[in-house]
Amino acid sequence: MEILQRIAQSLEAGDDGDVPGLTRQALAEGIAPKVVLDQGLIAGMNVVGEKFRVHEIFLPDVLLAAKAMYAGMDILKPLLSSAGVASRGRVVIGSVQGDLHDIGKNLVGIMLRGAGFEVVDLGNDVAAEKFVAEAKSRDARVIGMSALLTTTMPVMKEVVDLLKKENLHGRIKTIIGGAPVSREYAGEIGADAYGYDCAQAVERVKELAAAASLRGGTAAS
Ligand code: B1M
Repeated sequence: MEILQRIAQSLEAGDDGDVPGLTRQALAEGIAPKVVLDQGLIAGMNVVGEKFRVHEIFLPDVLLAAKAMYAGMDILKPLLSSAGVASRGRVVIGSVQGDLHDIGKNLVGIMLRGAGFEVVDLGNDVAAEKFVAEAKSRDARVIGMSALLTTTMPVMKEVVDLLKKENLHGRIKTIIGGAPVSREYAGEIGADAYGYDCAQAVERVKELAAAASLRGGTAAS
């Protein structure tokens, strides 16, 4: 589909003027929002990441691409989160301490809201203590953490360890995700689940929320 390639190319070029129009055009052509996201916007961002890795482009180019990504996401957001089902419970999400990457985390939030979860988004650069304190005070069943840097991944373990220390492990479930994170890493640090992408994150969170309910909710209940 040529239009998806054009979206990816505009995003690569950091053209936040063109991306919204092309995104609308793809939707008007009948392409599903999730396909526009995966094969247009995310495909373009993957190329940006690779070019950045091999020093073909530099940080300002990546920032422009991120701006273009958000311009496209603004169009898709209402369509990705329009399920309108009854609340399935509360989920606290954030990018871990030291990590400013928030595009993937925001997509997870959009999709979770679409699936009927109440999402408390703590933003980026979130300390382990804050994840746990907010989950407790907001009576959340699940904590979702995103990390894009290998150097920030250990904060995910800090959260799991803190939950164990406070005897909340199992009552507040954890899910992790982000490009350098894996199912194996989730097992290694004792997280309850791993989401490869935002769609899988929703499926895993549904399972976790159901399991947390069976255990009688969180600390506040
Ligand atoms: Co940065 N960056 N960056 N960057 N950046 C990466 C991550 C990098 C891989 C690029 C590269 O070298 N190829 C590299 C990390 C290397 C490493 O750690 N091994 C890197 C680096 C080095 C850096 C800096 C250190 C650069 C510097 O300053 N010299 C710096 C660090 C800043 C910081 O965080 N402290 C930095 C800065 C930035 C920008 C600010 C310019 C910008 C971020 C803007 C923003 O987020 N608002 C940026 C970007 C855009 C990227 C790349 C190009 C794209 C990331 C992205 O948004 N992808 C990235 C390269 C790459 O990943 N290929 C790169 C699209 C997004 C939809 O994917 O976030 O993976 P992603 O989310 C996916 C899944 O992972 C999953 O769902 C989403 C898809 O559905 N997912 C979850 C994500 N979170 C989840 C949580 C879940 C479940 C699934 O459950 C809770």
